[in-house]
Amino acid sequence: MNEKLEQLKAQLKQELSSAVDAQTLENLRVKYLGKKGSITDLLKGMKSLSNEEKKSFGMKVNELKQQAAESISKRSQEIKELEIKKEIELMPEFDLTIPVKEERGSYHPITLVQRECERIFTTMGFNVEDYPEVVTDYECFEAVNVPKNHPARDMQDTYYLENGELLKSQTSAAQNAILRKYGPQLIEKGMPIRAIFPGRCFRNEATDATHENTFFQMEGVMVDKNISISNLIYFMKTMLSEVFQKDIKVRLRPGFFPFVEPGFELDISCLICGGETGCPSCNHSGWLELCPCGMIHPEVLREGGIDPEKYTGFAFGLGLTRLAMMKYGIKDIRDLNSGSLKVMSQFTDDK
Ligand code: FA5
Repeated sequence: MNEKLEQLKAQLKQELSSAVDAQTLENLRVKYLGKKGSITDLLKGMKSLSNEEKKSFGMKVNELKQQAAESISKRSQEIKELEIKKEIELMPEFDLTIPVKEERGSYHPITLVQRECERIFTTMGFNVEDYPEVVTDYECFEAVNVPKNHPARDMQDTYYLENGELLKSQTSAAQNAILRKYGPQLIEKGMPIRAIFPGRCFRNEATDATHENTFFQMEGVMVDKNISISNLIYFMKTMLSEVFQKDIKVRLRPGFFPFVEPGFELDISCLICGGETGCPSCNHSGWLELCPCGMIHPEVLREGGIDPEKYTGFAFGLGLTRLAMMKYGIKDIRDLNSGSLKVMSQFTDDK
């Protein structure tokens, strides 16, 4: 018996040294230590021994069992290390210390102003919402009080898909969904509806220095009890002074949009010509239409599931592309869609 034990010990040692993968090792563990393994068999064969012999031989077998388990686990560790070494050898060599020619890209000016506006409004408790570019006639017009055949439709021709859907001509297309998403239940809990939703808009119109067929707007809504025009003016003023970091001459004049009552046009003094002389960037008027706004029409609130007798709100539709023009002194809006890296790479995120 003792001879067999020594034999097993030597055999295990030799087989372990030639095992080079995890599977072979597992087979060895089963072969020696499993229920029907050779070491376990040794214990079973002790029946014929005297009590004294059983005691001393049993101790030796247990010792071997422990040694075997330890050697297998040690070998398993060695095999893991070998595998990692092999993987490293197969990796292409690279030198972290070689200097790199750094050609960093830059963000598009519209992305920069959009992020800036999102930062400003989120600090004032607004949530940022995303909305699809392809919408239905209901979303873009009917839900915001522009029924079929309404003359206001003439102001926004857009691109229609064969299935009757359209590329949204205004971010107002998301208003109904946002009002419904938040709903009056939030206001009842003391949380006014406050959301902004930036997005790409499309219009089939002649282009010039301030008009593109593809441009960005950022819509915002706030609904609560007792929201008034002064709240609207406060948020507009805060947004402009934060974006430009200086006093900007602003004018508010009446404007008609079927989804607000009363409605306003918020213009800023042209920052390209200083507003004095007029230039192509402001259509020679010294002013740039930037952010129409107003108090949400009761019909729009009702269609959004909100009782206009109990709640009021404001909405605005900021022209993000024009804001980028004014912030970065870009004279022609068409440069922003030109894809010219020479133009675009001048702007960096200074935050
Ligand atoms: C609207 O689109 C309304 N939905 C805005 C609104 C929202 C009013 C909520 C009231 C309440 P308007 O068509 O004026 O309005 O466009 C809003 C702004 O988007 C304009 O002031 C301008 O800054 C920008 N904009 C409009 N058309 C173009 C265009 N073709 N190219 C570049 N910017 C444009």
